[in-house]
Amino acid sequence: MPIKIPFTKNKKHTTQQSLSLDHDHIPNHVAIIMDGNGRWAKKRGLPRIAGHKEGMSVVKKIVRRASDLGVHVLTLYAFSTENWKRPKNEVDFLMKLPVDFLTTYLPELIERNVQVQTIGDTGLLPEHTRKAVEEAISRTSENSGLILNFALNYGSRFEMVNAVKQIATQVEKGELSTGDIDEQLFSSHLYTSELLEPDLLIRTSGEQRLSNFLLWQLAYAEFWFTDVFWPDFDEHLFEQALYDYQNRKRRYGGI
Ligand code: V07
Repeated sequence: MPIKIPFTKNKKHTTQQSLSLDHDHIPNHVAIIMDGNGRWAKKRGLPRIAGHKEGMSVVKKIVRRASDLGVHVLTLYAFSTENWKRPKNEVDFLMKLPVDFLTTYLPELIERNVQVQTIGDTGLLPEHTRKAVEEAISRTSENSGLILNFALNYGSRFEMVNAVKQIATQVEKGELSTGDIDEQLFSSHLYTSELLEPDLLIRTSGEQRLSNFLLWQLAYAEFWFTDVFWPDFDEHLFEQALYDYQNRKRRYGGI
């Protein structure tokens, strides 16, 4: 199949032209830091929460496209352990988004055979948020399509410190000896123990940092950044990221 060269002149990330994705080499696991919602809103003279709401619609579009393309796992950084420091009204609003999202979108997720999962310390979420998410997890637990994995109250260092504590406890009890500790054992104590590691990390809005997201799991991932704010992100940019990922892999001689 001929490789189409996307139109790139000064418009690297804004082309709407269709890309020739290689459907046999779609990344298994894509992780996204959905950044820039507040700045998107500020640019328009809107409150930050307007950016979050718009950002939620983009989540729906990307989930649709990821599931259509056959991505196995989509991990979305929805709320970090640091986000509690934001103004109360903003945190309250953010905690309503999962409820909002699932009220309107759970039937389509079920229809699409999507399985909802979470990583993070979800026990600390407000009751209404936790209930909505738990219901979605249980109603989709038998689904075999895309795993839609929301990072909620997630922090990677906390996750790793927890893993160390669990392992240390087993050593203390004599259930494990120090010599048994290896990368695989450590991984098995992370929230992501059942998942393949991400192949591709996408971060929007121009920041090029990990911000305490999947520090261990992203060890071998490709990183893809765009200046576009999350509410302006769309299916075409998502495909652009996958297309660039495939071309990097091709250049390394991997596929
Ligand atoms: C949130 C919208 C996307 C931009 C980033 C921050 C704001 C979807 C969810 C969600 C979470 C769990 C779930 C279903 C939907 C969500 C939060 C923030 C806290 F089961 N978007 N979104 N949760 N934003």
